[in-house]
This record gives sequence, C-alpha cells and structure tokens, in this order.
Amino acid sequence: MNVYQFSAVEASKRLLVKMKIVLFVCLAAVASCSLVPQAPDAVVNFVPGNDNVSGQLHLFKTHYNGVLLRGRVSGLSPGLHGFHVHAVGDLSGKCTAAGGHFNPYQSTHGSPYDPTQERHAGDLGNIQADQYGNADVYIHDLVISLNPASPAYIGNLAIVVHQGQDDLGRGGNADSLKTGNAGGRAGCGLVVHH
Ligand SMILES: [Cu+2]
Ligand SMILES: [Zn+2]
Repeated sequence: MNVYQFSAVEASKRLLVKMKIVLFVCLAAVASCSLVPQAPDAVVNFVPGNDNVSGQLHLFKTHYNGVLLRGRVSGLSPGLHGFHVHAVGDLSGKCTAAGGHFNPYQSTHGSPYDPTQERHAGDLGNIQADQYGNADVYIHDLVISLNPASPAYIGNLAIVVHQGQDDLGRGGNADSLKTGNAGGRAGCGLVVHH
C-alpha cells in the first residue's frame, strides 16, 4: 500500500465516522422529539365534595372523537368509586349542582366496559383507590368527546367521583339504571377545555 492509497483509506474511514455521528445526532433529535410531553387538550382539577378530594386529570383528544383521561385523584376511601361526567358545569353545594349524569342520547345508566350495553355518555365506570386513598386514572373512552361539534362534547361539564361503587346498571333496582347506586359525591372538577 503506497502513501496515497493509505491516506485515501484513512479519509474514507473518517468520512464514515462523520456520517455515523451525523446519523446518531439525527436519530437522537427524532427520539427526543417523541419524548417531549404533549400538552393536554383539557384539564380537570378536583375539589372536595363530601370528602376531602383533590387531584388533577389531563385529557387528550384521540382518534374517532375519543378522549384519554390520565391523572390521579386523592382523598378517597380505599376501593372502587363511581366516576361520571355530569350534565352541569357547576361544582357548588358539595358537587350537587353538577346535576345528573351527562346523557345527551337519552339512555339508561350502564357500563363503559361492555359495548353491547346501554350507558349514559357520561358513564366512565369506577376508579380504584389504594389503601392511601389515591386512584390513578387511565381511561380511554370512545363515547365522550372533546370536539365542540359533538353532542357528547364534555367541555365545561363536571366530572364527579362518588363515595361508593357504581354497580354499572346491574344492581337490579330502578336507581341502578339511573345512578348506579354510587352514593354521595366525594369530589368533583370542571372540564376546562383550552
Ligand atoms: Cu356521578
Ligand atoms: Zn350514568
């Protein structure tokens, strides 16, 4: 190998290293972009009702008009708690001013977990609090909407967390098909859509 050939090989090796560095920087840029947290489309801050509830949810618009609700509610008793969008965006009177379940399609109360069952649009089932009273919320619902043109739009409505468990319409009495017998209102929050 003469000197010229040697330096040509070295030059091409250096070029390859440079290309690898450029590729790495590009990939790192793409990766960091996908790690940037997405701003929520709406937020809910919980206030006390009959219990000293606090917490925050971030809401994201998803495909097909669905909504992802993500966050944490604290100050609950351990166990399952009925979780609904209610029809009125008023939190006063320990959440009683929020009215009944959000029901734009005149349905009976039911379960969001069974797509064959009738439900109020606002029926989001139960959330589960641990022994410390904290409930991590991660719900993807395809009925409620953050599209203002939808009848199921939940902007400026209230989300209520109840003191008891929602029987999901299977309680065998009249109230089961209205409220799910979820009991008093532990806390509530307004859906603030930006
Ligand atoms: Cu409710
Ligand atoms: Zn309901």
